[in-house]
Amino acid sequence: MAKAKSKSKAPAKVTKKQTHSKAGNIQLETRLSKEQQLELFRWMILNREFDNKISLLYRRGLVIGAAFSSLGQEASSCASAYAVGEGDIIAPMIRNAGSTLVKGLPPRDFLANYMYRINSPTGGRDGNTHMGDLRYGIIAPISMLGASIALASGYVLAARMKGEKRVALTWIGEGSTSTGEFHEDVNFAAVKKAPLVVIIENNQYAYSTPSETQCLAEKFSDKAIGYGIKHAVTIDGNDANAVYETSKDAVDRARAGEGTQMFEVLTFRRKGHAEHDPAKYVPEEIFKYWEERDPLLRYGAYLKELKYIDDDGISDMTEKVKAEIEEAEEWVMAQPKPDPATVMQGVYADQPHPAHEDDDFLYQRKYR
Ligand SMILES: Cc1ncc(C[n+]2csc(CCOP(=O)(O)OP(=O)(O)O)c2C)c(N)n1
Ligand SMILES: [Mg+2]
Repeated sequence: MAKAKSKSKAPAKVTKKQTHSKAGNIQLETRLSKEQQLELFRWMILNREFDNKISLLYRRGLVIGAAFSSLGQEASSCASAYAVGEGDIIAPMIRNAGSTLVKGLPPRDFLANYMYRINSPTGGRDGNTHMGDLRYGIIAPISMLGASIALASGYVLAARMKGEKRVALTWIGEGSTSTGEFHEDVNFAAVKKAPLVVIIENNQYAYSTPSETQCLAEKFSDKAIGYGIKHAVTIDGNDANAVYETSKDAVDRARAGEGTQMFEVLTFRRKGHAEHDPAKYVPEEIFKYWEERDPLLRYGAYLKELKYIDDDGISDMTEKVKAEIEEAEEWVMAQPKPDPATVMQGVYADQPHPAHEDDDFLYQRKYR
């Protein structure tokens, strides 16, 4: 009689599904095509090179306002904005140059604003990032921290009354989640089920204040439960795919009528609050830790592992982006600054904006 095959007592070998790439530790599951991932990578490079240019111009005394860098936060800024549609609205904060560029503002317009030129979104009235352009669905950042949430939710609630399915996306620093305005605005948006997505960018510091010294919540996403907001996760903010996927899910839920969404991205501000701040209060080893987790290096390594791009391809992409910024700078340098005699123009809604009075299209957009 044939001997019965003995059943192995050893447990069946379970091969754990690989969820992250070996190189770069990037989330593998994504709806983004190869082309879209390469496009997103290019946006992140543009974000970085744009910041580098602003930093240089600031040092040359050509930027009169504060210059805010998003070094290290490019995945959080770009991959989230990549998840909204053309008819949607974004309300960026000072560190969201990447989001603003992804939403469509040409780099030269942004640069012109930093250099206070007439042909810029504020017509030379602002010397940094406090500018928007509703043609592209961009609401200007508001200096009073938290206030952008009310504006963004007001915009989409008004749109809903008109039967439009617009979603708004806004970002807020972890420090700003401790303001009264944050609480009031999120509570209002949530109870009205505003189709709004609030991303808490936890970059560990609010100016010189480390996050653990201003809030005892274990995770900033825990704040969502107090407003009845569900699905509030905390994710790796330096993983562009994770940021995109979480943002897209939140945008889709908001559009489907599930109300205000919120989640937290963990990242790090690898410069001072602004260019004038050397950030000596941040221990060197913390900078080093986050430098090793740089979002561009990580995404680049992942794209190379997938063979979507190689080192030459990355250099080529970077050079093209740099050339685009140089061209923008050249154009900006040739633009006039506002005439001081026009300083009172554009203050009230019934007055033409000095920058736009000759431009019918811009005028219509601004004051319609
Ligand atoms: C209501 C209010 N309080 C204080 C300030 C001054 N201020 C501007 S940015 C900032 C730090 C914000 O930190 P965080 O929210 O973490 O954003 P991050 O700069 O780190 O992106 C402070 C205190 C302000 N603009 N508005
Ligand atoms: Mg912060």
